[in-house]
Amino acid sequence: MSIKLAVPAETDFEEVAEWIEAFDQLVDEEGTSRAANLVEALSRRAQEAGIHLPVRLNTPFVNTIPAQEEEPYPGDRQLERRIKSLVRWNAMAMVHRQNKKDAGIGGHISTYSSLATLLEVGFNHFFHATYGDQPGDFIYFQGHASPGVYARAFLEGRITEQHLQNFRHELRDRPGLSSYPHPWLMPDFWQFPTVSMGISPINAIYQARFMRYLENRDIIVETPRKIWAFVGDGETDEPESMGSLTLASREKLDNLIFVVNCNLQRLDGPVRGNGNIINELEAAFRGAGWNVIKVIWGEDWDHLIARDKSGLLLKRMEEDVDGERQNFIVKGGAYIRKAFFGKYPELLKLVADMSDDALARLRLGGHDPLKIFNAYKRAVEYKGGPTVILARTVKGYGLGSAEARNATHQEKKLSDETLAVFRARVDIPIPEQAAHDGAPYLPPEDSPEIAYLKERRRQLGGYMPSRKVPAVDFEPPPLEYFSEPLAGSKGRAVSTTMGFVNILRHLLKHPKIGRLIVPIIPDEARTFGMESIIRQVGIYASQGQLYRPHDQDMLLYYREEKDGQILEEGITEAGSMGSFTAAGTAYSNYQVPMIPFFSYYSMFGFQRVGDLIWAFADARGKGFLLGGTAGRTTLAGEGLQHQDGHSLVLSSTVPTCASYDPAFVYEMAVIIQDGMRRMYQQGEDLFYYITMYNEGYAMPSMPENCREGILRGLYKYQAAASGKASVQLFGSGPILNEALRAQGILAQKFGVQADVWSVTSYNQLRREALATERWNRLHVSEPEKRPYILTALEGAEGPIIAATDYMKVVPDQLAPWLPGRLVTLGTDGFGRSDNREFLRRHFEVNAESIAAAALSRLAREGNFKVSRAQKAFEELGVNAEKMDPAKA
Ligand SMILES: Cc1ncc(C[n+]2csc(CCOP(=O)(O)OP(=O)(O)O)c2C)c(N)n1
Ligand SMILES: [Mg+2]
Repeated sequence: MSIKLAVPAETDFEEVAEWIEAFDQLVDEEGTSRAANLVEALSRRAQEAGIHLPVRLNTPFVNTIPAQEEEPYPGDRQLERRIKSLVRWNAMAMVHRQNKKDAGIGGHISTYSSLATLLEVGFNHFFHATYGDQPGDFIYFQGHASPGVYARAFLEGRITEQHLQNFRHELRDRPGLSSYPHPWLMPDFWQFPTVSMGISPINAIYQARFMRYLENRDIIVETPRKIWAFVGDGETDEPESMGSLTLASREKLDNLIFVVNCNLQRLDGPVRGNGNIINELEAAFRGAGWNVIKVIWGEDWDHLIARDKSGLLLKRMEEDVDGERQNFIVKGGAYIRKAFFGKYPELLKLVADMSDDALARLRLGGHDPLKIFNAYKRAVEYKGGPTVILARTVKGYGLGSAEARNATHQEKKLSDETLAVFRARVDIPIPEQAAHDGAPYLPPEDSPEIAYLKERRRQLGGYMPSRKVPAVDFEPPPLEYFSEPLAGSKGRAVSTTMGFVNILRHLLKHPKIGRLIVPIIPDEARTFGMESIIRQVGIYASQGQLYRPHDQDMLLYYREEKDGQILEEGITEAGSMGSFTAAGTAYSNYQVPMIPFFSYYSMFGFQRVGDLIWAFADARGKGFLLGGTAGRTTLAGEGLQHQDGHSLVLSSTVPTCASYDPAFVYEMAVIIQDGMRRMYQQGEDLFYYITMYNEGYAMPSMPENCREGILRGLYKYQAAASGKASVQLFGSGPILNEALRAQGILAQKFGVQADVWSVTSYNQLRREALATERWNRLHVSEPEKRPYILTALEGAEGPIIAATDYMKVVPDQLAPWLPGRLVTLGTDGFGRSDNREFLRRHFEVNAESIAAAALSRLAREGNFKVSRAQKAFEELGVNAEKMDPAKA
């Protein structure tokens, strides 16, 4: 038997040795599965006897795949080593040269140095660019390893030396290379934004699940396609990295492979100086049901293990903490001899014939192509669940004095000496001075290494990464398709949330695009009244429904199906964003224009998962985010942690997000219909954030000629009943009703005429105005253009009172174009538990406050008597001395 067990020191050695000998014999004679049965039976017996065995999630600190089970390496190792050296040189040289040229421009060397072999084995033997006519594997690269990915693309002839010269110089020269993987900046190259730690692991898990969803729904054909996520060991501290592991095993995602680059370091220092990150991750992943493959030791160690008859070496391997393991790399061979082998005299003997240099060169698993190849092969062949490969590497591998040092992450420029040593060791045929300057090196096209590299990629279907967007073949349903939502509710009290559900139901029924719709909900379907949708299209359940739901006799029962359409995510907004991202980028990744509608509690959207939304935008994601239970005063009763008055502020920060705050269902239908047209037919890279509220009121039918205004952000909804208006009232969402009520109060009680406008998007209005203003600034000799907000308000006189269920800064976005006219009422401050009437009074966004604000303004302008205005405050119940809600 080749794996020796470390001898437990505290037990009777002879007795243990006898048991082990007998066990070894059983393994040799009857095989591993019999042996496993025996251990299982013994452990059961022990439990029956009341013996509490500790739960062990860790296996011995050795490679999961024993040497005798390894398959020989299929490639030309010498050529592959040469290619890897060339990639490493060019990656290093690029960053080095750029920092010489432009000190402080940044870039990273050490992450890729530790990852190089892990990536190269993948590129040469595993990463499929295509499977027949289907798209191939997806690879989530560690963001900080991007120099290595560029350097390989350079050897492949996909990017030029000019690109390398423009690394992190995206603005001054063309073509530029972006710092990290950003599809927004390099849309033909990068597929997945990964550099914000934790985003790649969670997105990879949900991507793997979404791939199965598409397969189970017969939208794509099943292929052996894999999702590879290269993750930093430090990165695993992010909750997003580890928070969804059980989904992957529950869903049996054997299309998913994580490779954790266990260089034991993060930015500041060791990941677990006082512990063992590989063991910690092994336990966590195994506990979560993953197949774990540890790749700790390289071939050199196999020889030592084979020569160690006592098992003491294996015991010694387990003993150190990671901070000490780092010392072994930094301090070199003599230190390894003394501190590692020297702990036990028997081990010193084991390496007596090896020089200090040879000890320092003892290779670790993550730098050994044979070990990596075997791990990848097992991972690819593994059935029934996801695999994680924990690969032990050295941060800054091969960078001489920078290797494994705490500061290595930030290393950008190398010393002349380091460069010279590296150049000589890997034999880069360029003059010494060129090497010092960080010149790249590209071997001739017909050199064996370039021919080999290209041939390997040809066999695997092409170059990676590569992002493609197919020609558009999409037609949205015409607006008339939504005739029911457009027709109004005939007096029935309906909320915009109910209206949205109705629109979604219509969309799901559409003969062509119905199947492309992906409703995503984090356990809020009932909150939004979506039970009918569950009945209509079912919840996706990869195993089908294994039980008879208790409510099956009811019309709207909880229906789960293997080809169900709804992604009911449970309580994970981050996970739902993972699905939203997979679905919203499917038009490119799977070449099918899936249209996600992710409905969530608006408070738990942008502020909870804002960084995932930002990455979604970077990935050129499309789709609709629906912030439900919107509005700080419209969501009654729930209080401070639930009442959202600021998601529209946050959504305005994302450049490709179009934010809307509709009051009526027809507005919503217009926005969604046009959104599908722009995103999927016109191919625009944008997505939508739409608020939806739970206050019911009669929904009017769509008036004539308001479509453009709805989409641009504002239209006059109800003109003053008699005479010309001297005040303009802006309202959004349900607060539009307060504006309408204020219009009545002003006319009836105070003889003041007001127009009421529905403002569907302050943000769209602002963006258009900014763009127009910029054009005017830059084209000074040409006639000035007018922003839409000004043309729309042509002839509308008097002050503007804008009331919103969101913060005042939302309407204030228009202040530059409405000088001296704009008075904003909004919901700044923390929410409270109470009903709408009290909430709106508290936040001063009720009709009375709107009317009072109008009178106050008119009085200040000399167009209304001050004493009458003061009296009006009393009549309207507006307390001038009450506390400012912004501070309450
Ligand atoms: C969310 C987030 N926080 C912080 C950073 C800054 N940062 C970049 S790399 C890094 C350390 C990465 O360590 P590890 O994941 O172990 O990767 P390695 O470079 O060691 O392979 C940090 C903290 C970031 N990119 N994203
Ligand atoms: Mg690390």
